[in-house]
Amino acid sequence: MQQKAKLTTLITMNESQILQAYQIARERYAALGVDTDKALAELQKQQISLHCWQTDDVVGFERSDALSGGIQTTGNYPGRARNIDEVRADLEFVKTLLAGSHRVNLHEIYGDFGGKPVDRDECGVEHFESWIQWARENGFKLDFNSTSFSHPKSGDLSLSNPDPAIRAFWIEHTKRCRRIADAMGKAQGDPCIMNIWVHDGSKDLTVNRKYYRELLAASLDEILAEDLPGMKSCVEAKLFGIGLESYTVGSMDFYEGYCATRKVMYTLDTGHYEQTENVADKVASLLLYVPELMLHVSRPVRWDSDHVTIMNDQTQDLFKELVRADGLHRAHVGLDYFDASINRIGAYIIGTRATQKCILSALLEPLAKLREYEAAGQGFQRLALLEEAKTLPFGAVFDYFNYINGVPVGEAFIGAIERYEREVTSKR
Ligand code: RNT
Ligand code: ZN
Repeated sequence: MQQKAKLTTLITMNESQILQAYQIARERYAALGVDTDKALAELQKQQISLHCWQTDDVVGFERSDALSGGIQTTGNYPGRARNIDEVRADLEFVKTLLAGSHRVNLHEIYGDFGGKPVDRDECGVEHFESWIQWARENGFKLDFNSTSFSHPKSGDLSLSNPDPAIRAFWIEHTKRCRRIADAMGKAQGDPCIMNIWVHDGSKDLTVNRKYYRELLAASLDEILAEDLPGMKSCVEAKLFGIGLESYTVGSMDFYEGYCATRKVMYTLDTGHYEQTENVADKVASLLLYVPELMLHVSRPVRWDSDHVTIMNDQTQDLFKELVRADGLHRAHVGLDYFDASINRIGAYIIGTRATQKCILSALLEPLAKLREYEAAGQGFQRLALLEEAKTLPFGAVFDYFNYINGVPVGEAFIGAIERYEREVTSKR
């Protein structure tokens, strides 16, 4: 059995430094009309859906084959989780380093198949019972994803395949996944969010752009027709997949139209846009027309490279736009990156903490004052305060958040992860 790493030195700053720094920060923010305690209470409630696939480079337990279907991991850092116990052990460890209570986002290929071959059109709740139980025991809620990639029938087209037999196979898979998600949601007393991302596209020019999109819309309509109150479905748009560069069936325009007309949740993956596009700006438009958003918070570098999420301008702007649009409660926050070139647990913690930092920084924006300036046409004052807000003592509030949650403050998690690597992942 693996031994869970013990957390001994969680804090490198001393307690009174953390508390004093917070008091000063609290007063500083209060002077600008911002209630830090209220922001912390909101952050505490904000669950983040941890993508299980960061533990094992999106391999799963179905056939343990290399990843295919438009996405790719790079790197071969040692310590990849090789089986269900290792994935769970890693997630349990991750939980000890994060403030707040969170969710685990499973893909269908992470089912508990007991080593038996279970094809995608045969999956059922029985393959996820042990996950439901594990989640309950460990204080996680579950989210879910159908898996159309890494399968002999994946090809270039799944739900939009002109071959009725292939299309029916993937429709059946996705319907079954929705029923699994429904069972998860009912068991946890909170809707399970199920994402549908299909890689469908074309490497080279196609002269049938509209045709494949008609097929995708018809497949989705059939899949989503079943009423399942324990779950909510969302559909994920994309710019292009690797090997499918010329055309993506499920493009932004396709899904924006689909979600707006069908009233379906839209999945916004921050890696799925042109590199110079302002992804944050989409929030205020989407929220007018779609019921909810699912976020895949990621970091594209030159392409949809799925680098570890960091506290960069793009991620900060995304959450600022959500808060400004009063839309945080209409967004489900999940992570989606798979970096195999550094310690995978470290990647989890960096990305989750960065997301929490961005949410907190958005909640601490002196919005009332900024809007007062804007309403009065005081453009200089608005810009000045936006600039000054960047250097407010935000770090002291985030440290305090981790401190009151009893998890590592500041860089103290580095040592905890090194210990887990020494004791657990390096022995794999
Ligand atoms: C792929 C999508 C999708 C996947 C996961 C594994 O480009 O972002 O969300 O990353 O389903
Ligand atoms: Zn994604």
